[in-house]
Amino acid sequence: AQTIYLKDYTVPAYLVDQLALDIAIHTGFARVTARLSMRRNPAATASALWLDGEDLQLEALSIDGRALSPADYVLSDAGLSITTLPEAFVLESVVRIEPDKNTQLSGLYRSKDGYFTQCEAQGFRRITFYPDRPDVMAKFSCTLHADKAAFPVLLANGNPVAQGDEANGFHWAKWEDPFAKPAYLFACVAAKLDVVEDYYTTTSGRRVRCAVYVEPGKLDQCDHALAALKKSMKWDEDVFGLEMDLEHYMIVAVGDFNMGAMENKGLNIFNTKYVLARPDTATDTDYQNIDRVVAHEYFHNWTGNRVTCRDWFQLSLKEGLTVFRDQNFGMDVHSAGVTRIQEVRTLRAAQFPEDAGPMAHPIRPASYAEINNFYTATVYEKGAEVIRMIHTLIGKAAFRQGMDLYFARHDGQAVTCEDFVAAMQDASGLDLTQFQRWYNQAGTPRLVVKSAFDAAAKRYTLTVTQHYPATPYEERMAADGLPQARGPYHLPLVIGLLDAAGKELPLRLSGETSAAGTQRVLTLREDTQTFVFEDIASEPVPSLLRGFSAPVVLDYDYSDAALTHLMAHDSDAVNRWEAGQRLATGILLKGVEHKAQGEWIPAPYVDAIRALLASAFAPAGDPALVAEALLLPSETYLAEQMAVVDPDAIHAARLALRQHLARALRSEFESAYAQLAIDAPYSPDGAQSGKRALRNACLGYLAELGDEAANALVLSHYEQAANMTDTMAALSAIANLDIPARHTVLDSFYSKWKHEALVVDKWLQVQSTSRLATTTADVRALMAHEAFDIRNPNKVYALVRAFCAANPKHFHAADGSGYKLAADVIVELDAMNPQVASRIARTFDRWKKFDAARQALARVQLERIRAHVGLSSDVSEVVSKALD
Ligand code: HT7
Ligand code: ZN
Repeated sequence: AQTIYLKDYTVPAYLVDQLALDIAIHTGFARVTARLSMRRNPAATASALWLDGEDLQLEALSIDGRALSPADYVLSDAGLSITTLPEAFVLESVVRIEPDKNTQLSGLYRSKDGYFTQCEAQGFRRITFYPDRPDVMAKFSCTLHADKAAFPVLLANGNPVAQGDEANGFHWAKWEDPFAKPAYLFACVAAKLDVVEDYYTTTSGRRVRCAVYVEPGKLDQCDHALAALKKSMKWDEDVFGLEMDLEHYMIVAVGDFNMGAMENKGLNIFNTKYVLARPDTATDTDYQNIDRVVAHEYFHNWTGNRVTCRDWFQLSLKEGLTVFRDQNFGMDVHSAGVTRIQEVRTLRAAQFPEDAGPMAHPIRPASYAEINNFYTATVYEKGAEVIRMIHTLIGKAAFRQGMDLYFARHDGQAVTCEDFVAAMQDASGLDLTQFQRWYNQAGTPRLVVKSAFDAAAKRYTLTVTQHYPATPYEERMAADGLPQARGPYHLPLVIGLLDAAGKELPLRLSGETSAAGTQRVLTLREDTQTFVFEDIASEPVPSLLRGFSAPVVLDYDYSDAALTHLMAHDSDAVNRWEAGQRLATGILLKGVEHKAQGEWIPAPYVDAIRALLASAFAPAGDPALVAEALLLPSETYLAEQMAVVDPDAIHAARLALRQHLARALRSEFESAYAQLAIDAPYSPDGAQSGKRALRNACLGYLAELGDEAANALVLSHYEQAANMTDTMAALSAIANLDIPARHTVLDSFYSKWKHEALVVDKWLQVQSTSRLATTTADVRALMAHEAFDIRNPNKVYALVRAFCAANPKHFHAADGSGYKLAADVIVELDAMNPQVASRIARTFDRWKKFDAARQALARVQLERIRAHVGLSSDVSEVVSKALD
């Protein structure tokens, strides 16, 4: 595939002022008529008009009413170009498309209940000929025609302006969007759906109709999403002064969707997974995810829609900023500490490996082959961390002023990441020139911190050195003749110091006249910097990188005693958790080294976990935080810490540590489990879900005992569960047990839930992530089960991606069976849905970290995929970079 470079950006030759779309959905095809009111862009030097178009059958083309003949344009698989044109004109095209055959789920496609669209990033060109680039913003109208009985609901962006019936049993509806937008934000729906509605009145008095459309019969699963939408509207007004700008805000849920949701103007389209929830079908985590995804898409209305991206290289401009906004929403409406801990865990599990692997790229990459491959953890999660660092460096008030300035300058425009940073710099007065390196350099920086204590001078010194070695990204860019300069980052290092009693010390840096608080934001800009703290009576324990203030690896030589101290006393929730994770990581890596033989688990660690569990029941105890802290570092995280990964040894060590804790703390886990039982009716609120999380964490440890009493407890938890959170806690434990009841339970679960697609996904995932020896064969068998459908992304993610990404023991099986399974699916799926196939292919990213035998097995599969005739550019980019 052809590589596209940021340096080659040029403005569009023609602009579109208005687009009138007419889409008629017939059996087996749709006819799309598009009227584009266009004019030459005075800023452009090029004079040819380029219209993107893919899989379109052109039926007619005219300019200002004059039909064009094939001699007037050049048509290819990618679009059409016209060279002779007036300054301003109306271009009309008629095309025929086949949505029923659109298995890519990009453009207009068929799902169970009707027709839906997905246009980001480049789906609109699969609907009509158009300059499908985000810097072309036009006012859209859309008229839909479809069979009234089969597809009674007709929706598009903006406001409904007219509707009526047609002779052949069809009906039509016209929608107009008052805001100019890029084509990627277009959406329309023609389907049979139920709807639930409510109203929200904005601060300025606009009454907004909020509507959630779902497949018939699912109205009892919509309340949470609708409430989340109204909560989001209020939050954005309170925190950023941003109001909803339309009279209709619609969310449509669809079961076939490549990603989570899509922020189309006024007509969001959502994966059902992020809409539907009922206590017996959705877990606490599902409820929280719905809050976050609804908020994320809603927040895009300003950060993404009102101000959009100039080009796709700027994707993090909208995604990083919007993730940062939804994270803060999550911290405000749930527990701040738990939310942040979960984010740090996700960043380390997904983004750090990406930054260390063949697909490494900065949050604003300088080139790509397939833009769909860049909806990544780097662009989203690291992008959000970059925004968070600006927030930390300039402070909350200046950040708000920067946002206000950004909207004042750029409302209605398509802009760049530099424009955002400039608004923050101008509002705060802080020079952010060096900070821009975060947008251009790939890789996770490592901060090496050394401390020294001078008891006589009562002086404590921290020396911080930044390391930022080049990644394959820089090597690739250099090979392309685009060497990227590298240098130290500008970043905030938030710290505190604890004395021997666990008290936070007042902090006075050398040169300051008095201490200012017990927590400081140290600004790093250089390769090495030294910070000297005065009046420190005895050697403190440093609490470094509080709140995970920068997306870096922190390298400080903590003793186990210091970590236990931080775990018990640090006022920063993230660092209390982090201390426990470091302690566990050290123990687990020793276990890996010694193949988990002998007495390798130190007794003080068990005592620390005992104290941790007890702290949940103290007056200010937080069960949700304790549940997070009880979760050991994942096998994938541990793998990243090793030079050569031994997945079997990692699995064995982690399991042995869990079993050891279960044996040592059996009575504590049992008593916590009993005390945390909830009597009240189900609510997904923080208090209840925190208790459930801790109770289920205790159950998980007890399940590791594998004796009769423990198995009986897990089975009774399953039988008595009154909500899906408890059911899944038991079911995932049962899926790991080689007992006769396993089959009975899995079978009865399936019989009960086979008509709830999202619950079936859970059933598939619990089996694909099982540690039992039969798992790979089970996954293959499940691929042939009636419950599985390779065309449905949720099913593929639940069964196959979960196997590859969350079951390292089996995916990296020494006989290569896991790699073979993944490759078989990638090849089969690529012909139908390259975006999803490519996401599965990414699970090979870290293959070079494994031993030579595994590498040889993975290479065979990667080469087999690369050699596949007709391979998509999506999978080709991922696999070629992996093999490089
Ligand atoms: N902005 C949305 C991205 C998205 C997407 C991208 C490619 C292919 C399918 C897609 N579905 C949604 C989602 C978001 O970040 O809000
Ligand atoms: Zn987004």
